[in-house]
Amino acid sequence: MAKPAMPLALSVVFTAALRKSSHVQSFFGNGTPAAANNFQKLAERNLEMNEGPLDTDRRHNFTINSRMEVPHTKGLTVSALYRFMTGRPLSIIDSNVDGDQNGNAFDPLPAGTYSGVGDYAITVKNKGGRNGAYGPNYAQLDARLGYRVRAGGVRTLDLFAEVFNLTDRTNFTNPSGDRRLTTFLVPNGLVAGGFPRQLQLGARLGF
Ligand SMILES: [Ca+2]
Repeated sequence: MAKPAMPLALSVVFTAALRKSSHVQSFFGNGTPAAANNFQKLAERNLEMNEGPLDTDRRHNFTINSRMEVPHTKGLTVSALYRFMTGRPLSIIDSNVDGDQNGNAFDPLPAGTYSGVGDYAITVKNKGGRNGAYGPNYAQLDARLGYRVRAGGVRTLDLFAEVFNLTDRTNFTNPSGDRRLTTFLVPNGLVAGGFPRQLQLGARLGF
């Protein structure tokens, strides 16, 4: 009896997700404030000035995941994961100036475009107020090459090579938004797990 023909078509699977969000924080209420109020002057709490995006307010989060079985290779798979996120907010201030003279030099600068100084400085658009600007975006591409060898019976040998951060992109945390500092809008810290391009080789024997 003839064996059924093996499918020769290229098998590609994509999954993608996009999340959009927007979160605003203040601390109206009668409990203990959850965040510092930098705008209180004497008995005036000025809570409306503390309204603004949450510190964790990433507006867009996009991921695409793909996996391809390469035909005629008897077990070669290629997969990739790409993730992109827009930046987190920060406040643009100048701690040399206590504009409202409340003893707290956290006074957001007016709306406008602000730039740091130096080769690595960034430019941001500031809407004014607390967390009026957004820091650098995040993007990372990881790829994986896998090959499965049937070693007889139920035994299998999986060989794989994985590359993390394939494009060797540097993903920064937010820089300082304090214009008084030389690090103003100069990104100098990496996000958690923000490593350079890495290659990992592995093997797994199933029996
Ligand atoms: Ca102040």
